[in-house]
Amino acid sequence: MTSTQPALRHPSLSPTAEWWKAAVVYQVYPRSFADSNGDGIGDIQGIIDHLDHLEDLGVDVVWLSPVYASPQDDNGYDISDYYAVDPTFGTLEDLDELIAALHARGMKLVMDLVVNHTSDEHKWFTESRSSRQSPKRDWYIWRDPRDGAEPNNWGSFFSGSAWELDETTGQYFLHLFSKKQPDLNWDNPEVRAAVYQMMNWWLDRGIDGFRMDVISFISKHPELPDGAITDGQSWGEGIQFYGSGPKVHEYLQEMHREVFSHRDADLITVGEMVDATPELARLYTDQDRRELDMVFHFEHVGLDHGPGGKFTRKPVDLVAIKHSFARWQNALADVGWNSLYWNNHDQPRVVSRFGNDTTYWHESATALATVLHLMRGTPYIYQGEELGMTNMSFQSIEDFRDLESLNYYNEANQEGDSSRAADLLAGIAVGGRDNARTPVQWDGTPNAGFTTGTPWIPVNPNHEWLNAAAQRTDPGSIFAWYRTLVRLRHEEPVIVDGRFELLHAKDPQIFAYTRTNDTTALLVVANCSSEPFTFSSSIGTKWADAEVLLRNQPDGSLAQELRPWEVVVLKKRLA
Ligand code: TEU
Ligand code: CA
Repeated sequence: MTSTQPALRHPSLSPTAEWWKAAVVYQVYPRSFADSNGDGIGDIQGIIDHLDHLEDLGVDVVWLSPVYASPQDDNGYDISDYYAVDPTFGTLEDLDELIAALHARGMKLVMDLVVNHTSDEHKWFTESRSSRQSPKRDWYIWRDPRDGAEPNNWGSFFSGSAWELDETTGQYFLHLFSKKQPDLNWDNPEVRAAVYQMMNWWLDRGIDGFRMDVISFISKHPELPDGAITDGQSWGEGIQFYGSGPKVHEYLQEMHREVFSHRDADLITVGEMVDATPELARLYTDQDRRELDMVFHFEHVGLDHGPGGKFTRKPVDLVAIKHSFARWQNALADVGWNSLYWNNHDQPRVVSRFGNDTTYWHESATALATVLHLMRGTPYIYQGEELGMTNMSFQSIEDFRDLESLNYYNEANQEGDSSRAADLLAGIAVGGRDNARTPVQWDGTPNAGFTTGTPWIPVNPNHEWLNAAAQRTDPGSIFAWYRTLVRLRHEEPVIVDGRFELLHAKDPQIFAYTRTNDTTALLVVANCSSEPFTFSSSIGTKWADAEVLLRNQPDGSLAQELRPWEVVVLKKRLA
């Protein structure tokens, strides 16, 4: 450790290697966190103003979604200058102040790294598109038209083709996301060198790691072949040709050599990977391969997607959710490491999605938090999740801001199919990303204490009772429950390193597992349903002499019945 590194919050943890296995990360989506200057948009000073909240919660690391210079087409995931802070969020000095303030409190800062693509307003791209002879032409992925149309059949994540024609030079450029997010050509060594240089610049400035946006998409199959078209879809599934493509491991290992290998071990890296399987994740996170510390996979957050994708929904299947978690727990038990999340800025709110945000709001928020946090892996808390924030009651299309939702809606409307547009609107209301992006509810005042101006996106009306001020001092609150979960991870080594075993795998109502190491065993049992659960065989007898570590009901025993969304955690010392 060098002197510029913050003191570790929990000195009992190993000061160097793999400290992040005992850490909890908190994600800040700056636009929606807290506005300090009344323009209706959250900013860096707003974060600095609320560090007490994070310190109280006890989290070790803050992951900050992008604050770089950006036209904000995709709320900052379209970067026009990696070395500058967007004036919307503040200045580079504000960011230095945030880094120092976090470090002073023993917390670390992870920045978002968005390098699969840039903004179309980045100077690399404006140079690249200026002519076919531009020295930066090959920094992006340009192709001639095929039969006067797009070079292949890949669709963009944000609707329509993944290709956009540049009239001036007569070629198409690839954009897996919006057409204002052209994909960089990672096969060009100059591009990779420019990215590593930028990463080193930020690490030298004092940040503690990176969350890498869609990092498994950086290596495309050189021939860019057409993808298969599934029924009812207009575009081919290109992901098999750009998800974990031919050189992705080579590039991540190179990045490790060029950026991380000569630094102290206190950094943390997590790669977002839409296509990750447990087998791939073992490769990406095997410490001996020197790629990444952990990945975000999408398996469990796809289980309620219907046949038409994320805006068509199907009922939540607890057995499938448990099966998925257990598969990942087991696959990464000996090699690699899991990240654990229910929420982020792209996902609907967990209490509304997998829980019950009306009758059993408190019970289901705490039960879902518990089953996630006590597994093996590094848990991520998304802003407001620690308060049990819910999905928004969106009333009309005017309430939405997210380009993904709006693009799909506009596309359906252009096709003139009003019933499809209505279905889509209903799907967006429950599955759209804006559910995660309504302002953090700090208090019960009209704008929830988020801004003194007009918020850029409507505040959820339930902030009148659901807010941080009401919960921070209440020992029975969801906030207090999360604080306890974070503390337990720091205090109980079995939560960090214990073996995982799923119990009652086929039961559609309870989520139950044990964690065991040489000295301690934990039993976690949650009734993940809004009906009482009656034990057929008593799960409790073996644990009769165990200590109750946590329960979200005032009393109860594992011998007979669990109330709706009741969760109990027992702890036993082993001989
Ligand atoms: O998301 C990647 C991604 O593919 C999805 O999670 C995405 O949010 C989309 O909804 C899929 O339907 C990352 C970022 O987290 C997201 O906010 C960005 O919009 C995207 O990359 C592009 O940078
Ligand atoms: Ca502001």
